[in-house]
Amino acid sequence: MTTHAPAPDIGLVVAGHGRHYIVETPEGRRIPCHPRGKKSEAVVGDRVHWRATHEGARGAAADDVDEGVIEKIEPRRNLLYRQDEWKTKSFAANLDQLLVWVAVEPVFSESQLTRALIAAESVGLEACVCLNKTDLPQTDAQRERLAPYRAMGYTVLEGSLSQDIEAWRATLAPRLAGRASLVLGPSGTGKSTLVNALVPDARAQVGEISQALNSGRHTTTTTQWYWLDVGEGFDRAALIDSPGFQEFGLRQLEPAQIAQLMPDLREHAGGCRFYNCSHRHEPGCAVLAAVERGEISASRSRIYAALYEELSQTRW
Ligand SMILES: Nc1nc2c(ncn2[C@@H]2O[C@H](COP(=O)(O)OP(=O)(O)O)[C@@H](O)[C@H]2O)c(=O)[nH]1
Ligand SMILES: [Mg+2]
Ligand SMILES: [Zn+2]
Repeated sequence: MTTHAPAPDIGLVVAGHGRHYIVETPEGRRIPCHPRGKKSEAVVGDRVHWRATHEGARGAAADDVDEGVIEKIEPRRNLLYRQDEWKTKSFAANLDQLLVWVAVEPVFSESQLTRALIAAESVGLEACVCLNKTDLPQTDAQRERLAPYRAMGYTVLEGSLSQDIEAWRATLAPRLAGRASLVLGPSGTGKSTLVNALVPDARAQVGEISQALNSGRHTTTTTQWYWLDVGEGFDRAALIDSPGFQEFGLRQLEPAQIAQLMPDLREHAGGCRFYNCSHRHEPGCAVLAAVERGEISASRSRIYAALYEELSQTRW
């Protein structure tokens, strides 16, 4: 009998649903875990310290362990989240990149696209935009809507998963290598198709995880971490699939921060007459002048004004 409990093991949260989590060990074993306290603060991508639940299993060969407790969450490199009026919803932690995944159909909301990009900018996360379903006839029009994003410096990739999976794979390969990439986008755009194309045993993993989390559904109702490379350790290429959402609130931000998080506005914001210009109606506003000249798209300008308005409303 030892006087000290063995040190907790390190693990990676690969899925979570309510108070149920799946923690993966560096050797690749997946352990259902619960948080120690009342709160479920861990999110997918968190590195955690966990312990086997049963006394008898402590210090036992890891193979014997069938359940654990999350003791502590390691400090995060970043956390991507949205904040609506009433709740904060985390997407994932410790990411290297965001892929905003949209499609020619259903037609994407530029406001949602902008919000996702702003959220990424606000936590210093690199983002790129992916347009899927370029086999469909409305491709030119949707590509055109993304032109301003290319111009302001975002990488915009495109392809068709149904027509040429190999081309998509080749386009994405250099961006995905060795990094943890979160795929975020509306439902119906091909995210599951992408995961199934890139992750050979994705379907099996989804089944296994939904069973372990008792969610009982095979659709993407939870965020899930998939390895793209085989091997051990947590620094391999990974794809994180996330369920769709209705609203992308940015209540965590102040209205005055927004322009600095929009590259096309940021480029001009330094030239305004007033240092605290809100870029909506002030005289001598360099942003509005750029809108006039067509250097900032009318839709981006509208999205900015609406967002500024929304974030200026009194919070309760
Ligand atoms: N035309 C077309 N359909 C696609 C493409 N990629 C996926 N789909 C279809 O779009 C639908 C939604 O795909 P799914 O992967 O479930 O989207 P998710 O909701 O984002 O996970 C399915 O019927 C797919 O077969 C594509 O490149 N072109
Ligand atoms: Mg899906
Ligand atoms: Zn201004």
